[in-house]
Amino acid sequence: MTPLNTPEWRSLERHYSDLKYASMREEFALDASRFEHFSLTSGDLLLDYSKNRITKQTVEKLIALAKSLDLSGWIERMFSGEAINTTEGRAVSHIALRNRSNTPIKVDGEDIMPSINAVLAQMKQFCDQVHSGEWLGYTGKKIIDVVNIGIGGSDLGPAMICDALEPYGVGGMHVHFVSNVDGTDLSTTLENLNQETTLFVVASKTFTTQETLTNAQSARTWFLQSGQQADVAKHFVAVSTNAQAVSDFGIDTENMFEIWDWVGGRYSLWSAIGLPIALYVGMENFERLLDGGHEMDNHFKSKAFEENMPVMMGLLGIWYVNFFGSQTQAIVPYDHSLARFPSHMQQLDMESNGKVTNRSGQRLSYKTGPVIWGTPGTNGQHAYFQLIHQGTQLIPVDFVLPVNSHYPECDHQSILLANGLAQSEALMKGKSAEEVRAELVNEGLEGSELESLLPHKIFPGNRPSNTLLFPQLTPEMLGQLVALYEHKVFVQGVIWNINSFDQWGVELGKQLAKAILPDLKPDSTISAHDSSTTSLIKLIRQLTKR
Ligand code: G6Q
Repeated sequence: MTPLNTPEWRSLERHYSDLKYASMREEFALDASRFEHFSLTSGDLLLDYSKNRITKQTVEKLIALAKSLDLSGWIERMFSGEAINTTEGRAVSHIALRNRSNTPIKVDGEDIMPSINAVLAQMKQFCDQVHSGEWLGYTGKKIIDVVNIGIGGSDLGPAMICDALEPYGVGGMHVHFVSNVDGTDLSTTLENLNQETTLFVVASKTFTTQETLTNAQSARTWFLQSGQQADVAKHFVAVSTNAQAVSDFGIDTENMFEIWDWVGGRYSLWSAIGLPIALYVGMENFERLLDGGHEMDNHFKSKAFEENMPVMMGLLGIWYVNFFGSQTQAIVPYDHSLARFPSHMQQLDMESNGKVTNRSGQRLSYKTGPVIWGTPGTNGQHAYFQLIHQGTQLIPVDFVLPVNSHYPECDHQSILLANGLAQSEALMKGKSAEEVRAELVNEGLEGSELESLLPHKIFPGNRPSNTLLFPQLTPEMLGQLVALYEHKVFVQGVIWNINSFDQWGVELGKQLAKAILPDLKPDSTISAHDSSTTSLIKLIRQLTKR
């Protein structure tokens, strides 16, 4: 159903007209318990959404919208294994991968939990063998370097988790991620590695992805500079749905970890695509990550919308995109180990909700997924925060703040936290002309000098943010956080009436790249392109060093 035609949407439009100039700063001054009204918890995770351009009425109206669009029904359909990814005819069951309660989840009439548990057991056995030294390289040395070769969903999630859980790393194990078909990525990764002690995990759901297969072939060539063909089995394992292609590539299917069609790439870090995580931090910590994801699933499934974190975050996003006209959303973790978190969220959100067609195939007349971006604080403060504070766009920010660091260096953590809190306070409060004037007078400025500087130092404020606060970035907490954003994206997809689980938008470029590749060969006949592409192909052919 088109959300625009609901009375709830129209009511939100009227509400927006009444509220668009309301000041958060005044709302805070009027209501001492604004934080209590607008914060939620799930276990140790707190969401403070009080610094948003909302009143209690806004929340009620957004929830009424979600109810009118049957959000509960969609949650139920996802959790029960229904094929809600209609354009690919698939269920959307990443929640089953972390279903620690082990209750049956049926896809096409069959309980998928036994196969999930079997792969988890296979992963555990393999990780134990590698860590204990039962699984050795071809010269009898222990494996110490794991290189994951994958791209997109088969790279970003596991790479982000491995960075974030570095303090939990198994002693002596190193993990590397190669994704880009640019030879620089593989070459610089392999530069300091030794064939005898390196294990490659070739991760590809389809096992047809050009970048991954090219990198895997080159990795095998590198391995064979030292090892023999018969040694490949000890150094290459695969994660895929496609046993035939794995075997055709030359990896023994005994060394293959299965994944399934019902898990989308960007939702797959919870499956055997997470094998590099388990190899790096141990299976026990991987399972703690799954526990965290499961905890958030239970929260999402069972909490009333008023108390439901993913629902609230999703609805706030709708409020800004569709009513305030925000085009982007920043995610800023105040934790250096979460440096790759925004990139994973970028794929999760933009590939899921970057859609212009509704579930029935009609072109949409309203905005959907925003541009997601961000880098860790405090670095961002010295770069792009200028625009968030004083630019002409409204950019909602999510601040992600762990209270304790795994690296408690003197005062670093309190400085980091003070900065995170200061940013959200500054965005909300801003600085008025009167405040700037008083400050400048205090600094001894007056007359035309003061008047000319004054407008530049005004901060409009009233800029929204959420704060996610938690005691420490443990595997469970990370699992909760990732699952929170996955469900937030789902909530928004339901409101926008789009299928968040396909990604046809990545296909066209892939097809055209295949057509252009032979055109780059010298002396080949260039196929038909536009004049720009043809001229660029000719220039590349001229400039290519042979
Ligand atoms: C994610 C996308 C996409 C996918 C990659 C890799 O949801 O589908 O990013 O993960 O294209 O695909 P393979 O795992 O099949 O190589």
